[in-house]
Amino acid sequence: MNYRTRFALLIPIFLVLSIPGKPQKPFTGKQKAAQCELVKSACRHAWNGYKQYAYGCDALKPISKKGHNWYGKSFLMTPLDAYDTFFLLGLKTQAEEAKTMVIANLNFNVDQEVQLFEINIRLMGGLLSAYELSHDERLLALAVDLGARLLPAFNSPTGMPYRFVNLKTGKTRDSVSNPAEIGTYLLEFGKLTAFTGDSGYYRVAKKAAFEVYKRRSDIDLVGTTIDVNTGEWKNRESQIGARIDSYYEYLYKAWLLFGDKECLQAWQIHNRAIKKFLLTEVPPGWYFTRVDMRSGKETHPLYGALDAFYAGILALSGDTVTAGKIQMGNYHMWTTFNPEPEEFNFRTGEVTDASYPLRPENIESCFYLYRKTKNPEYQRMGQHMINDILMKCRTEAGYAEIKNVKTLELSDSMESFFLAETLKYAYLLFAPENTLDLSKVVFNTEAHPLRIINDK
Ligand code: DMJ
Repeated sequence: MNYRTRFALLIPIFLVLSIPGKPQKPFTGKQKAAQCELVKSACRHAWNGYKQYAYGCDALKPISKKGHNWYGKSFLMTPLDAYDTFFLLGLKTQAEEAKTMVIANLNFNVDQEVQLFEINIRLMGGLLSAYELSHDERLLALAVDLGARLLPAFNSPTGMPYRFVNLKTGKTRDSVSNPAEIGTYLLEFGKLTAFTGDSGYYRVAKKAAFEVYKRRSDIDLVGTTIDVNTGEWKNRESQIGARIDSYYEYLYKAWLLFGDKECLQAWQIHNRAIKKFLLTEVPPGWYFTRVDMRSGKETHPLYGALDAFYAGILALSGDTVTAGKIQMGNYHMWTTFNPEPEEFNFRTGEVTDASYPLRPENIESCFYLYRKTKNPEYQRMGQHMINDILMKCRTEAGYAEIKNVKTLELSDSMESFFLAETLKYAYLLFAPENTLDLSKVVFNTEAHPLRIINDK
């Protein structure tokens, strides 16, 4: 049976099984504890594989059992991304091992060009949350050193950062960027400002995000790529996934973390436009389509794993009704393909990118929806996804991404966000709420928890 037929046939079953808002039988304490244990053991397995085959590298290659570095030198992506997950899961030995590895080896004084966005969300976010959890000043010192080395990236004619910066020389490269890589610094740089007293960090991060915001179209949408030298849009397709996603996320979260009302207002304006022009019902769920930022006319009805995050941010912002509708789409996407593909046409069911790189967004949305509604249906959805991943992606050395969801062929990579995000949300979905109190912390886009500064 092909995927289009399966997509259509699953609709009635899905409607009966998953109706957000309709109370489902809650999980017992024993079931929740067992689910948490499953995730903890997955963390141990992934970490053991990393230590055995990729010790000190950025990431593990879980099939060839080798290490992988993004650049000439390792920046300890996996241990740094994983530390706060281990901490929250109570994996004390693993947390200590990860922290020791980072403190002994992480050094930013290197003649190396890095991608600003990834270094910020994974390393800066990881260092700041690790510092807040452990109170180890050496972690803060690393974060402050890194912050100073990233700043030259913002020296462009518009204030929007270049995509790459050399950590030693400050040399920048690549002016064609996108809203996510321009606007995803508010949380980390705001924290740097709070810790150092240097208002410059938050100022450059906010200017960058608002340079995107002020170039929104008359209908309040932004495009996918923009030139930071000229401020001109290069690709005017508006969507909520890759290359835009965390720009929206950080506008709302800067309000939550710092009480920044201008960021809240910008989020509200964008969110209204997104709901008006992008949100599309294709039963049994709702999806975000892609449109021209000027006309709001559909360009491509494509949706995928990254887009799934928006249900979570909507739930966090209190709109659990819209979030619930989107989560119906998210879960339908997952259960049609088992697991979800990176991208598919939500009108025809045709898969346009069949990979599944261990992404967290769908489970992340289950987590926020569950926390905000207490409807165990979201735990049930998350459980299905988690169990799928743990079963289909496990290798002898860790967990591998899926090259093709139709054949379940694996590829030799385990991104650090699998430990930072996917397993963290998987655990928190079933853990006691006081493991992580959403009134006290905000997750950065790599799921590093940052403590709320309460001056709203
Ligand atoms: C993560 O690095 C972050 O969540 C980012 O914002 C986008 N996607 C990956 C995980 O899918």
